[in-house]
Amino acid sequence: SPRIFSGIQPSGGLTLGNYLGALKRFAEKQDEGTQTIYCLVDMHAITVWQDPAKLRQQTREGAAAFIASGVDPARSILFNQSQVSAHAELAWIFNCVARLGWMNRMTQFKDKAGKNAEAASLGLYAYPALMAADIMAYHATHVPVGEDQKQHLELTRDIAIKFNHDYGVEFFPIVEPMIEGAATRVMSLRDGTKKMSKSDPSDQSRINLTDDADAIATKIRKAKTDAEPLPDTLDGLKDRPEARNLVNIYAALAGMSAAEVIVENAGSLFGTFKPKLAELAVSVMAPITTEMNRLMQDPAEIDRILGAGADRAEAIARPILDQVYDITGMIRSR
Ligand code: AQP
Repeated sequence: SPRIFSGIQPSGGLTLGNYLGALKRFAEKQDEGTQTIYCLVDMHAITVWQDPAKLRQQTREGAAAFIASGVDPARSILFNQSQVSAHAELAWIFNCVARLGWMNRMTQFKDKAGKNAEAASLGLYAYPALMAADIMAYHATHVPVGEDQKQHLELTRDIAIKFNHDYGVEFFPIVEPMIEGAATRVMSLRDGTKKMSKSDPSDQSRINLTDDADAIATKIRKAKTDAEPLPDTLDGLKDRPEARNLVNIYAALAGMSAAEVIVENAGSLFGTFKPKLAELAVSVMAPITTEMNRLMQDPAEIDRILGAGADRAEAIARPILDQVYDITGMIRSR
């Protein structure tokens, strides 16, 4: 039966990109009735340096963002990765299945490691094998993610296929990525060719889930655009990445298709469209920010929710891990 798994790194404050590309869809998948398992992947976060106090804070804030976005910890399993050791255990096995040549093709490693790849952590390099373990520890079949994670999910499939083949078993399912909707790739507000990212040095490049109405409106007003009015067909956005981004954001926030947004706003100048977008963004985001702030007042309760989620996650992952040890020939005698 279908089972959905996905995660978000608590490596900074979450952005509108994380909300539209991930959180909002996580809640929708839960509401459609599929079993949903969602994780704050703190072990992924430390593949680049994280200040311990900030990591703790960001993990709680991330959990609050999940819940404020509609992920209900009673219906979905919500926890932080490091509380379920099956992730790390299976990641080691997958490190021994994945090939160096496969890892060398990963564009996210190249992007994040930058010019000085020699100084990157070994964990950053192995990141996709841990991600495969996150998913496979639950035999998840479907993974809702943004466009940027497509390559990692292909690697997850390759690892599952190779494991099954090498050990002569049909054990791991072959996952289906779910990259859907109008906002699979929300771009930076300063550069329409770069993804909106929580680690971008410019705060103006992104809308944070903690931004207030004024900050949201200012960032949208100052967003980079061209001087042309909006076209009357989607085709007209082809070479206008910044304009296309704002249209896609509008569509995702309004629950419309980009084509519908174009029909409704054909010929509009940004002087008109931006305030309209800002108003929509504030009306959607403000209740989420308010709810996050409310939840953050009780960190002990958030920790309790994460612990209870981890118990439920462990109950699914442990029997799967036991089978993995058996398949791979590891003695389990205590
Ligand atoms: N700009 C985006 N548009 C659509 N989806 C996005 N996601 C991230 N950015 C966008 C989706 O959010 C989920 C969680 O991402 P992540 O936190 O695990 O890591 P990331 O993809 O590397 O996101 P960031 O914001 O760029 O973080 P940093 O800067 O720390 O690397 C994923 O499903 C992702 O697709």
